[in-house]
Amino acid sequence: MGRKKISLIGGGQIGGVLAQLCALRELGDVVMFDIVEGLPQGKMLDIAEVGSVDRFDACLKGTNSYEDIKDSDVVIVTAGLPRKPGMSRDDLIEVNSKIMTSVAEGIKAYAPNSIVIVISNPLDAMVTLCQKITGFPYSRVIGQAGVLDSARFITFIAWELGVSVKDVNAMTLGGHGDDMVPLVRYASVNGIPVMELLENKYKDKAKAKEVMDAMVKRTRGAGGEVVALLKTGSAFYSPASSAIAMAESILKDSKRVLPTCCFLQGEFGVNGYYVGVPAVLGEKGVEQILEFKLDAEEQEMMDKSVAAVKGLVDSMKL
Ligand code: A3D
Repeated sequence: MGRKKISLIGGGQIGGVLAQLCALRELGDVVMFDIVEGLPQGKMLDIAEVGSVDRFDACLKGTNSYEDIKDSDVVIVTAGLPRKPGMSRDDLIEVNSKIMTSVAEGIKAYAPNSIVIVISNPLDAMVTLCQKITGFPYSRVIGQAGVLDSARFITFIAWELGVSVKDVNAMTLGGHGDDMVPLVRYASVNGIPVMELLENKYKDKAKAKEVMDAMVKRTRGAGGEVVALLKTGSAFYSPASSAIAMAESILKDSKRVLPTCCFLQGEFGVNGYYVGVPAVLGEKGVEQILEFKLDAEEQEMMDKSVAAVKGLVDSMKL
């Protein structure tokens, strides 16, 4: 039985961290593709040379040829420009659509049985484009956004309550934009509602709501907060870790429930668009979408977020 094979399309900031995490966790052999000559080869050689120190067995290869991605089990796409301060994710659509078109053609030709996880922005539009061009089933083309957006929400809650991030559970739904939907009602510390804990802490319902609203706002703008600090690019450690959680669930058939950018066919009242929802990820990709009833306020936020996704996706005229 051979090792699993993971191909990374894009060897930039996120691509480099993805490769290192794949190796450290021994998820399989890794190929990194980039159009820049020497970049993927250099990064993979650099990581491979500490296998003895980090104690991993994996073959790591950098390449400028799509042929090397053949027989991949999972392909993770980060090819594309990141945003700079002052830019929205949507500002990247023109340039990244061109890149995604060539990437998806490469995947279609050389890794037709793979499960593809897209990270390139604007996320919801790039996943849609990738699926259209590859023609792969919807269950095999998905996007990473919700794991990261949820992790950011969880982090802010844990800091506010002074508890371990490991004991906080929370999720965001919707598109990967400023209208994403952090689900306040289901945020909990080991099952105890976060709102109840905030009300206990502040002994004041209005203050608790104000604190939660601020965390929701920070979550929605968290990507931009990092961009403003870095000035030369966007977050890269956290999106890489988030995509690896999805890839690991697929490669190990763990069936984890992770917020995933999935193609919806009626779920949550959305038809024919990729939007972030809780999904079961296993060896077949998206194996189930876990639907549940949103309350009126959540549905309104979801509708607004989906409207933003629709506007952007429709502008591509696919
Ligand atoms: P960066 O470090 O610039 O890496 C992008 C890489 O793509 C570079 O090495 C390029 O050479 C390469 N590339 C360009 N064109 C092609 C092509 N045609 N084929 C193959 N490779 C190509 O960016 P990054 O790694 O920081 O970010 C990558 C993408 O992820 C950007 O679009 C970001 O906006 C996006 N991103 C998404 C999230 C999400 O959570 C969804 C978070 C952070 C960044």
